[in-house]
Amino acid sequence: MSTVAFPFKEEDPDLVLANVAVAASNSRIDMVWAVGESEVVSAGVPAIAMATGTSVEVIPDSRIGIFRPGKGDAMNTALRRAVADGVDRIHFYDADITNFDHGWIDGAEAAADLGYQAVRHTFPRAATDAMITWMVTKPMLAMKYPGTVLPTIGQPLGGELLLVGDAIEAVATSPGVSARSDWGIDTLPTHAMVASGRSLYEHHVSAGKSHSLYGSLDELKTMLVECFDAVANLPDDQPPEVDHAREDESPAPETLRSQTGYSVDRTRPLLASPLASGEAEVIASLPGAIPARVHRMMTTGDVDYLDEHVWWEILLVASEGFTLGDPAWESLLFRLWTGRVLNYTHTHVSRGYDAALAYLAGTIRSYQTNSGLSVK
Ligand code: GDX
Ligand code: MG
Repeated sequence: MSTVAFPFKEEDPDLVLANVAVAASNSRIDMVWAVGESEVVSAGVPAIAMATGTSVEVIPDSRIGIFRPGKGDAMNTALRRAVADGVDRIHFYDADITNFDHGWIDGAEAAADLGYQAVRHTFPRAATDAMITWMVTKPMLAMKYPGTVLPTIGQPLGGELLLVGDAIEAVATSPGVSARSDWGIDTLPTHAMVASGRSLYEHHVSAGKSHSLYGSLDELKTMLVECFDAVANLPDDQPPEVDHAREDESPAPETLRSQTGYSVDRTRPLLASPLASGEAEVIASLPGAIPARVHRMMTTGDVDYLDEHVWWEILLVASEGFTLGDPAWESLLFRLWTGRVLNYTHTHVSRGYDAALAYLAGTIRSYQTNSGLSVK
C-alpha cells in the first residue's frame, strides 16, 4: 500500500488540490493525505476521491514536537498515521511544487521496487537557491560525518522523499525526528535513515523543482537558525556505510541556469541591521581578525573576507556556541550567513552556473578532508 503525504500551510488551495489529484490518479497510489488545514482543500478532495477511486483525506497537524510548531509536526503527523495504518510506502512532497507530475512518484516507486528502503529526490537548482543546504547543512554534515554518505546526498533538506517498510517505523519512532516540529525536520530523517543503516537511492528529476522562491534572504531566517540547530545537535556517532545509488544528473535546464534564488538588492541592507542585545559580545568571541571584519562589513558592506575558509572557522565556533532562541546568536548567524551568501554570489555566481556549482561542491569536499577538528 503506497501513500502520498503533502504538508501544506499557506499555499494556493488550487495548487494543493492539483497536486493531490496528480498523486491520487497514479496507479501505484492507494491513499493521499493533504496534511494541514483549509476549508477549500477539504471541500475539493471528495471530487478527487470520486474521480480516481483513491482514498483522499485532509489531516490537520497534530502537536507532536517540542520546537516551533511547523512542517515537522505535519510530517510527524503523517509518519504516525502511516505506522498506525500499516502503510508499506510513504511519499512526501511539498505542496507548492508547480511541476509535480507522475514522474516524481514513478521514479521513487521504481527504486523501492529494486529494494531500496529510502528514496530521495534530487533536482538541479538555481546557483543562488539552496543556500541553507550549501552553506550550512552540507558543510556541517561534511565536518561531522566526513567519510559517510551524508555530505554527498544531493538534497539533504529536500521535502521530497519515499520511505519503505520498516524504515517508516524507524523514522517515525526516532525521538530526534518526533521532537523536531520546525524546519529541522528535514535534517533529522535524513540522518536517521542513514544512521539506522537503510539503503538509499537518489532519484533525479531533471526538470528541476518549480516552487515559490524568495525575495530578500530575510524570509529564510527562521529556516536558517532551525536547520543550523538541527544539524549542529546531531549525535557524534559515525553512521554506518549504507548501500547507496544515485541516478546520473542531466544538465540543468536553461531557465534554472539563469534564475536568481534571492534579491541581492533587498538582501544587502540586512548586513547593517542593528546589533541584537548581546551580539557584540558574541562577535568579540570569534577568532582572529573576524570580529573586526564583521564590524567593517556592517558599515561598508564588505563581504570579501567571508570565503570558505573563514566560513569553516565560523561554523566551528557556532557549532559550539549557537543556541536556538538566543537573539544574539540568531542575529549573528543570520548576518554572517547573509554575508557568506553575498560573497559567494559576487565571487562565484558571477563566473557562471557551472563554475558556481563546481565551487560549491569543492567546498564540501574540502570540509570533508578537514576532519578531526571538534564539531559538536
Ligand atoms: N501542514 C503544514 N504545517 N505544512 C507546512 C508547515 C506547517 O506548519 N510549514 C510549511 N509547510 C509546508 C508548505 O506549505 C510546503 O508545502 C512545504 O511544507 C514546504 O514549505 P515551503 O515554504 O515551500 O518551504 P521551502 O522554502 O520551499 O523549502 C523547502 O525546501 C527546502 C530545501 O529543499 O532546501 C522545504 O521542503 C524545506 O523543508 C527544505 O529545506
Ligand atoms: Mg517551497
